[in-house]
Amino acid sequence: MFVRKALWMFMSVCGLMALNLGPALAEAPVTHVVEMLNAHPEDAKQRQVFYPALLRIKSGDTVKFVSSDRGHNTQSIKGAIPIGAEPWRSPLGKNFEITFTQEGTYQYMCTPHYGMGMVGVILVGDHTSNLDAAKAKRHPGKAKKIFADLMEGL
Ligand SMILES: [Cu+2]
Repeated sequence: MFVRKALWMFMSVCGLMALNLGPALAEAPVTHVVEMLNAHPEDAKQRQVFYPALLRIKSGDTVKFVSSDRGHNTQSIKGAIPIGAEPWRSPLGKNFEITFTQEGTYQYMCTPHYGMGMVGVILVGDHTSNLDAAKAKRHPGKAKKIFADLMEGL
């Protein structure tokens, strides 16, 4: 009898722990890495890239831009991030972290290599609030095609 009761209590405690851990694991913020590179790791013909160039994250997550090759930075593109979201511009050749707390679509560039197509997209949570505005944004040079490819099907 005692053993059965003890077993029951043990299982109840396990159940409570699982209940507590479940949501914590599901909602724990994550740090994602985006490398700033002179060439794509799987296709060296693609020069000056963010890798990965398209990222889906949750609100509260952090993106760490890593300056693997020097001479790059990350800058949000005006009119192509959600209204009210904080714009950013990092110094050249430095790692940079940003935590996203507002859902939406964020287009960004490397300031010196925008026209060469060094651009990326971060989708935070339900990214649809400003998706149309981001799609309608005009971009110079190669950035136009890179963005069109990245956002195809969104
Ligand atoms: Cu660059």
